[in-house]
Amino acid sequence: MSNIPDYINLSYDFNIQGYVIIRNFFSQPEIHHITSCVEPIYQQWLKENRDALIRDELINMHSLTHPKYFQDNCLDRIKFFELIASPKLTNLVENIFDQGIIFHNTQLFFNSHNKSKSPYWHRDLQYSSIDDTIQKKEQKNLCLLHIRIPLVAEKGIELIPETHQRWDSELEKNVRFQLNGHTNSEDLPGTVLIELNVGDILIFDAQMIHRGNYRLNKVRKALDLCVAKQHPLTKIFLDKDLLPNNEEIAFIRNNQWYQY
Ligand SMILES: O=C(O)CCC(=O)C(=O)O
Repeated sequence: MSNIPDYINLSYDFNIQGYVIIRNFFSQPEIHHITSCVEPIYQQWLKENRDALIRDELINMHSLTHPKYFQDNCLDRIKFFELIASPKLTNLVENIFDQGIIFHNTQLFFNSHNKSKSPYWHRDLQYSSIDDTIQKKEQKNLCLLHIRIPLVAEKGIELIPETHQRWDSELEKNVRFQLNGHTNSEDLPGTVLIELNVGDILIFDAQMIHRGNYRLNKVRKALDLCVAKQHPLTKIFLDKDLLPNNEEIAFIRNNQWYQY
């Protein structure tokens, strides 16, 4: 049997459902290497943010590519950008989504210090300044992706398939925006709980309705790569502190995701 992913089916499935899972995409040594690069960044962040982690019941950190995490060795930053945009991954993404994908940011998801914290349904841009009606209107022109790489096996995220193609039902709207007595952690119909082993990856549309799942996982540690096709609405989220500069880009071997 061939190990080459079936790109046509993956692309079809993504268009229909808004997500795809690629099983055993990364080998154990590859995950081990990713973990060994992520862990020191996470530990540095923890040192600075332990109070906020507890006080604000944080469930993620972001901006792992920020230069402050690479002060001791700037070559490590270039290597980290290469790790994010490995030829294996950029090739997969290009085959499913075509050309034009660029890197935006990274996030690391974990469980809250408060074990009773509830996960909340959302579309990623709902926390931005872009009005919901504009998001709805532009949804068909947006390609905002999360590539989730679990560093620990998890049943860590729930999605509502097809919500990348349609906007909210009345109930979904009430839950997402906590209207008319609803809360954003209420169960919703038609959801799927995604189970990922170490080595699997999940690619999903950041604008589909989704939430984390904390309760079923003693520990979570999932690296999310946020990549997207360029769009005037989301250009404002490109933070140059998180992207390689021109000199660094020249050193990154497979630098297509960094051609802004
Ligand atoms: O894993 C989580 O807690 C939530 C994930 C999420 O909201 C995201 O990737 O945008």
